Amino acid sequence: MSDNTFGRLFRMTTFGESHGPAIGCVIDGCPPGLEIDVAEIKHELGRRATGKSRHTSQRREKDDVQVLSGVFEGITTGTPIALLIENTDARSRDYGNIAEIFRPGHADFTYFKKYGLRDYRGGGRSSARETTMRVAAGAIAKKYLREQFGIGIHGWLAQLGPIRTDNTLDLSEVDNNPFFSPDASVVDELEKHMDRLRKSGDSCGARISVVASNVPVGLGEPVYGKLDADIASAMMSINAAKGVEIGAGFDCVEQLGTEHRDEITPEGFLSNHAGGILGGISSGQDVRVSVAFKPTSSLRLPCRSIDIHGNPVEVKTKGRHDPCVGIRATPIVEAMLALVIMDHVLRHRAQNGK
Ligand code: EPS
Repeated sequence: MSDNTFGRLFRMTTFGESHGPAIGCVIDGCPPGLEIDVAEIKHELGRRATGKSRHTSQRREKDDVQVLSGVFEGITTGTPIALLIENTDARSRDYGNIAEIFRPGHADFTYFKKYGLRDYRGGGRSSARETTMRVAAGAIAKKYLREQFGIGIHGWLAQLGPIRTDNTLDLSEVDNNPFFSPDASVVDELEKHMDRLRKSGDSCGARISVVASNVPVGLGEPVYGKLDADIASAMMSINAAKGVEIGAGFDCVEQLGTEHRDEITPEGFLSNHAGGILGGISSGQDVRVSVAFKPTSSLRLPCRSIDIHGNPVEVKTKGRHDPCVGIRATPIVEAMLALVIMDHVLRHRAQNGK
């Protein structure tokens, strides 16, 4: 399987499977001289981790990240940074019954058809467990961007199933509840919705929004390295992502040109429907992105499928699954945006200098 590397100059290569011994990554191209705070990486990993509330998977992984190389006396040396997390709570027996069966909505069918075999334990390589590494590498990128440019990257849950959670946008609330909701007043409703859903055995989707502020003007490369194109590609590479919007996104279909264009005055732009990107290049406004996540496919409710020989079967999924994968997606979406901006900062510097 090729293409496990993300980025051009800030390159993250991940490896590992959900139920293998470990999951890890190598980051190549990180500038030297950056102080690495392992506690900060662990903090970001903790935000994404399973088992923090009854509304997520109950698999208990410590996500105790080890920094194996590229850091000397707490500072990056410019050499490859290798990160490793051991898998300590995989329960592979839950997956014995799907060894020869395709779970609908999963990568099971396509992996098998493409490679002729698959690691069915915990979804193998297609598992969201891989996103630990995106978050760990993203923590390093976030730190560099903050220290060098004052860039802040903040995400939140904008919608869970039918419930809008972004009517009030209080970013100080996001880490105070298990949903990353910026509106504290809807948390009770979210709890009830998820409790009902979990009891019924079903799942729901979610939308995550993220904003990067203080992004300098000029990041992004015409025409095949547009900043928005790279962001969309990064977001769509997250497990269960099904849609990405930049700025006004799909609302632009109903907008008039007079409404959508962001007028410019000597004091600055008068609106931000473009989401901070014009012609694929950052405009200096906030970069605004939204990502739609599908409902979790692993359900204990029976459904129809086929086995690897094409025979009809009934599937009931075991395992400790998230009833809404979007609940844990906020730190992952933040990390992917940080990785794209980090890569483009280095690409801009490579061509244009400082
Ligand atoms: C996942 C299925 C579950 C989740 C896992 C992602 O795996 P298991 O059935 O082995 O518990 O727990 O999430 C994580 C372990 C994690 O760290 O995110 C899947 O199919 O994507």
